[in-house]
This record gives sequence, C-alpha cells and structure tokens, in this order.
Amino acid sequence: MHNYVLLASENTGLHLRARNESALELHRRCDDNCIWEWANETTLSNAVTGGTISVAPAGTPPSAEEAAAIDAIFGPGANRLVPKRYALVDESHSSGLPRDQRIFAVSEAPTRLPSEHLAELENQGWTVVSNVLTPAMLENLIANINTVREQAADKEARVKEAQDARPYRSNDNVIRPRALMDEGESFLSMTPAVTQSLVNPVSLWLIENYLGVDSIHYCQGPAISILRPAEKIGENDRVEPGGWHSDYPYPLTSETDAHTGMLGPEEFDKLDASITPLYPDWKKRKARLGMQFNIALTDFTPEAGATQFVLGSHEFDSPPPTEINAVPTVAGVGPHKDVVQMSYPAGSGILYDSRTYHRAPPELNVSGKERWAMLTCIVPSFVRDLRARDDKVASAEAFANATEVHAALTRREIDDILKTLCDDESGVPREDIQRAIYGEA
Ligand SMILES: O=C(O)CCC(=O)C(=O)O
Repeated sequence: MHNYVLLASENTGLHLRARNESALELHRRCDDNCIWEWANETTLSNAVTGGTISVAPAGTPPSAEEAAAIDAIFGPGANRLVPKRYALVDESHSSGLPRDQRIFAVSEAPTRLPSEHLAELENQGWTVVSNVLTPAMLENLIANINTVREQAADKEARVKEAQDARPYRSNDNVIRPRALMDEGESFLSMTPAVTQSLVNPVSLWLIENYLGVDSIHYCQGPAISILRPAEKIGENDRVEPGGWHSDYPYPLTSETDAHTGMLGPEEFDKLDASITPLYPDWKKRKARLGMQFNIALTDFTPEAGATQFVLGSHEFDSPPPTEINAVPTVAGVGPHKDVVQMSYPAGSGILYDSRTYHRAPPELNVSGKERWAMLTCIVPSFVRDLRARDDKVASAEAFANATEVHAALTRREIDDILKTLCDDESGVPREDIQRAIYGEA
C-alpha cells in the first residue's frame, strides 16, 4: 500500500503537479501527476514521472496555547487538522512556479492512484476511495456531531422511542443529527473538516471525469447518518420489505419517478426541465447524470450494516423492479440473489453511479455499535439539485457566516465549495455568499 500525499500551495491551495520530469505546475484538481510519495525526509518523488523534489520544513506547528485556541473554535482535535508545511528548496524545479507559491501543505492522498479509481468506475460503476477523511478529521467531525447529540439528547430519545415501536424498515433506525439541530446550524460552519472532505481534489477529479463535465454541484448539504445497532426484541424484531432504490436524479423505483414526491409534481417538472434539453430520454438511464459518495465515519462491514448493493445494476435499463421491494431482503435468495455488502474503513468512501440499486439494511447492524456515515449526492451543475427538499440553502448560508472556517480553508477549497454547494438555482455561485466571504472586491 502506498502512502501517497498531495501538496497544496499555502497561498492558493492549488496542487503541485509534475507536468513532466523537469517541469512543475499548479492545478485545482488532482490526477496521477499530482500524487507524491516521500523518498526520504527531504525528498518527494512523483508517482507518474518518478522525478524528485527537495523540500525543507517551513513554519512551526501550533504551540500548546495555539492548539487549545484552535480546539476551542472548531472542537476537540481540530489542532491536528493544521497541516505540516514544506518549502520547495530545489531551485531548478522552483523556477516554473511563482515565488510566493513555493510553500506547500502536505495532506494524505488516497492509497491508490486517481487513474486506478477512474478505471474501476468505468469498468464497474463504483470504487472505494481511501483517506477522504484522515483520522484527525474523523475525530474532530465525530466530536462535533457528539456535541450536537448531547445538546439534543431529549429529542434524540423521542426519535429512538418512536423507532423502537415499529419493525425494521430501510432508512429507519437512523439518527440524523441535522434533524436535532436548530435552523441555521450546519456542520459546514462548525469545522473546516467538512468542506475539506467535500472538495477533496481527487474525488472532484474522479466525479467530473466520470460524469464527463467540468462543472458539478452537490444536491444537498452533507447528510450525517447514524445507523443504530439492531437490538429490537419481540414483535418488532422483523424486517419490512422495501428500501431498494436508485439515487437522484434517476427514477427512484419502477413505481416512483420522483425523489421529491412529498413536494408535488412541480418539483419533478423542474428537474425534468433541467435535463431534457440535453437528454430527452434521461429517465431511461442511459446518460451519466449523478453519483453518490458515501463516506464512512466508522468502519463499514457486513456486521455493522454496510449498505447492500446490486453491483453493476447502473447498467440496467430500468429502476429497481417491483419484485425486489415486494419481500423482505435476504441476500443471495430469490430477487435478492445478487445482493452484496462492501467493507471499507472509516475515512474511506464508496463512490458509485447513482443508478446502482442499493438499500440501507438496519436489521443487519449486529455489531452492537452505531454505523456512522456522511452521505453525499453529486450531479452536473445543469441538473437541478435537491434544494427544494433538503438543507442545501441553509447549509450554504451557515457557511457564508462562518468566518473562522473560511480562515482555515485555502482559496481553492473556498472556491470549490462556493461552486458546488453555495450555488443558486441555475448552478452559479451566489454573489451574496461570495461577497460575505471575500468582501466587496
Ligand atoms: O445508509 C445506507 O446504507 C444507504 C444510504 C442510501 O440509501 C443512499 O445514500 O442513497
């Protein structure tokens, strides 16, 4: 396994890329040429060209007092989010780079090359990307989520009580901390770790390349989902049929086209109007119009109730058929003969084509522990998002006011979150949010 790293320029957040063995450049997105590996304490070698660069530590880590101040703002462990910095000291290599962009923050990259992930997506419609959240990011995000839960313990107890009074149903037995928070609050405004994971430059490169577009946006604010352990007893210890679906924007099941059923047909008409000019037959599932990126905050294993999939079903002509939702799911049996679960550790995410049939299995979390995830949905910017149903606008507005989070992010990260999450109904970054972050200029 490789310990690959990314190098982001301190001033801009753009990533160091080896154009060839002797020339360096800076990029917003990370393909293989942006991937580096330590050869020794002062030398990094490029994963594609094999060319090396020499670096020296730059700056000092936060003092104990500074670390405590960072934790006080962003929550426990946040000081460990501050990256180590290195200056490029090799003049021959530095010459192509602006003088003020030769200090780099080092961060963990996935352990496999971006091109390997893209090849997997092309071949099978899914891939697991590691290190989307580092251990430090996980610790800090989990601490923030726990704070929200502690503050709303009574409300959570009522949610659990209602769930315990009914049988297992897919998408139930789940705690959604967003629902425990006050209006106007968002994890995006609590810690920079959320934005950093949403605009991971390798994942964005993969998503844009798989979808074949250069402009993508999130459908909703990131959804933290906590699958409770399966501990029901008595008559509720049984599983209701159902839960199999394809993700937005595709028809949900063969019975239901819209993911926005509760909003009435107008919302689906708006979605349709956004896609039809380019893809009149989009409901037939031929065009690539969406991806789901579900990032594990705790280990995903079959025993912990990892998501069930029918892998390869992104190539099927129709959404999940009636039969698959007619009887309780038993993997390997009858309409569920091809059902599998994927294992991947906390911090990794499964990135899959939204057409893929899948289901959350609350009855399978026999680990005795909660299974935590951050669920995200991404579509080309021309595809209408889920703002009418979910919390995208509220998340963007909370982010707009989070000045301390802005200061902890790079310019590239802010630009990408503006474009992917703080955009308006036509997919353009909102000017008022840009002004709130960057001022009038
Ligand atoms: O929580 C899960 O296992 C599945 C989530 C899901 O159905 C989705 O992201 O669409």
